[in-house]
Amino acid sequence: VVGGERVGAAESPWVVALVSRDRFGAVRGGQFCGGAVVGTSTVLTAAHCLSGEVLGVPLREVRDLTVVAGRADLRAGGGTETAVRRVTLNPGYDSSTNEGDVAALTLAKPLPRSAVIAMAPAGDPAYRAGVRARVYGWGDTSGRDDYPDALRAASVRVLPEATCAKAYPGSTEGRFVGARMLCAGEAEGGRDACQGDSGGPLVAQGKLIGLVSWGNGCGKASSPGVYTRVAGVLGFLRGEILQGGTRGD
Ligand code: 4AZ
Repeated sequence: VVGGERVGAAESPWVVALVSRDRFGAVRGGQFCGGAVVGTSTVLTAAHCLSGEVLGVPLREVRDLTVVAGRADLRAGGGTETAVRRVTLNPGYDSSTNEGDVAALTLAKPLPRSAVIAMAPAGDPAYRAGVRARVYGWGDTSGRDDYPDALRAASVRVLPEATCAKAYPGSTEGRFVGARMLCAGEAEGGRDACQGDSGGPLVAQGKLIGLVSWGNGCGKASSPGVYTRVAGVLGFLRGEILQGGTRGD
């Protein structure tokens, strides 16, 4: 997170770190993405955190994937560590455009109910342009590979869809802003998500509205952060996870 400040675990219990010590042990304690607790056994993250490559390492297996909850400083103890029983990638995820960038993790060990954040449904006022939101994560604080040990958060505004479309007309990495995305940032830049924050929560009015997905650099004026729009992927969650009676729950 660029332009943010430290936050404690108690004030943001629904933020988790995805850690893979086998693969990323040498990099900031193995932390490579963030996530949001949406059920006592369910974490949402970005699909791109668990498909393709992260930091040049292919992620086809989840054997050593650990979710760390309730701990702001990754070098300290406390909170809960749990293995992941199942990874469900959104079948509608398109890695070439990043549309539908969401995956659900089913945890081996449930988290406290107090850690669960509500997801803002479609039409919720929390999605309105101009609303203040906060993005959370252990990602790069400068755009120059400065990774903090402690959780940070920055305040950003939900941007009008037209501003978002203008910022990403399809020419940045061949990408455009789709219906299942939203942009948040500041006109002058400075506050944003960055590398390592992917999958982490964007929260407005006490509800989860986005998951960190992509952007052109970090904190640059006119290049807002792009998030998976939670209301746009609720269908995936209902279909694949919450009614997954045959999936081991
Ligand atoms: C990334 O590389 C990344 N400024 C995530 C978020 C943003 C940029 C890059 C948004 O994971």
